[in-house]
Amino acid sequence: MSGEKSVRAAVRKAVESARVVDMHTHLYEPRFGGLLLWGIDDLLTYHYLIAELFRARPDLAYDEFWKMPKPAQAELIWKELFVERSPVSEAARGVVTCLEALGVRPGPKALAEARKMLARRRVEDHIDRVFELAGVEKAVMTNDPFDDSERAAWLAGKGLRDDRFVAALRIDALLNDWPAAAAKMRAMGYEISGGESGPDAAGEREVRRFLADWKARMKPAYLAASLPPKFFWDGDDIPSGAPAKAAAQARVFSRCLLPFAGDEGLPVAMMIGVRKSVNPALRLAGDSLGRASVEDIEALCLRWPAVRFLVTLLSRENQHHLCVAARKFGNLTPFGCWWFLNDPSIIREMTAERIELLGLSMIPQHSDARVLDQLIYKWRHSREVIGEVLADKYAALAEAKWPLSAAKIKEDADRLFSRNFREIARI
Ligand code: FIX
Ligand code: ZN
Repeated sequence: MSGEKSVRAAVRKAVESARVVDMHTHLYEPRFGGLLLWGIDDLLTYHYLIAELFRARPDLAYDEFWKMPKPAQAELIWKELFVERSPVSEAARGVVTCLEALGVRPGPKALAEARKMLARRRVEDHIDRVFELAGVEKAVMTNDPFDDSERAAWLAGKGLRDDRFVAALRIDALLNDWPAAAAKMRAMGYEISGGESGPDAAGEREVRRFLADWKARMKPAYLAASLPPKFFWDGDDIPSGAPAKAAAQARVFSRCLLPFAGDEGLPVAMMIGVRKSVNPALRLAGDSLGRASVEDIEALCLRWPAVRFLVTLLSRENQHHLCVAARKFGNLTPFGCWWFLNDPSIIREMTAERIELLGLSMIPQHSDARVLDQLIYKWRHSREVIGEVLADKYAALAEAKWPLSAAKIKEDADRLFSRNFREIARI
């Protein structure tokens, strides 16, 4: 293969056609009933768009919005962000991408047309269509045994049947709200002894039994947790005077979660940097971010070399240091452009520095889709940008006379979009 034009075309084709294993979503198999969100009203009431609605309508009282039924919320968001204003934000443009891909003529009347078209569709058929349009082979879920409705679904025997959906054992409560998690585990029948500062030795064994039971039930690809910018992971090094919450987090991390992950060969996905509910009135839309300590992540990877860490950070300012940290530790793999970073301008910057510092040994993206249809736009928009960054790199190789083939370029793209994650998660 020679010539810049043919190289760029080959890269674009490889990236556009790569089958994706989407390593972090909030989607569910339809067997989980109402937990799976899909269709135009769920697309429009996505918390990203709710935050943008209140930008457009600062006069709107939060309670007035929250007491509206979902269709009315969707209609208000449609009016303010799609009719009164052009849908230029990433989340709004995403809805337009979905509508066009699903065959709904985009425009001010599209809401009514989309509702009519999707009302006739079975969710199973919609899953087939969306996965096909998005080029997604598998979607990893977010499965939280501390969530009452999800726990009930699993205990009712609603295990996974559709192998396009893969479980992930999400344990935020264990790490971020120990007293509440301990109380829930006791109610589930685990003898969680210990106090506000975490489990005692017997309690640690019961926490590991809890993890083992849910691993057996869910067969997760990895253990996952979202963490604040500053977190504590070393039970042998709790700063004096640290609050009980920090001590509990450090003990659960170092005496339960990490030994269990190491013994079981389960990767640990850490999503770090979220500051919950900085505006509680916005509910799920009210979270913000903070800069994390990559030094802590480096120390964690050094101390636990047998654990495979998948890490995504929420602050743009952390990204370069995370790439450098990954150069130091083979058990650390950066993934995705998470949440407020999932925007073309930042995906471009992050992908370029990851390719330049890590080559093909990283996972460039996950969708974080909360609504099934979002797989379409989150992957189409990301493929466009990631493809452009990769095309520049391969064009530079061609310029330096490095021999390239479409097959090799496809193999490289498949590493980024599925193989790297499959090898780490062993799925
Ligand atoms: O912790 C997480 O999984 C975050 O992705 C979510 O809490 C967040 O609301 C989200 O959906 C971001 O895209
Ligand atoms: Zn998420």
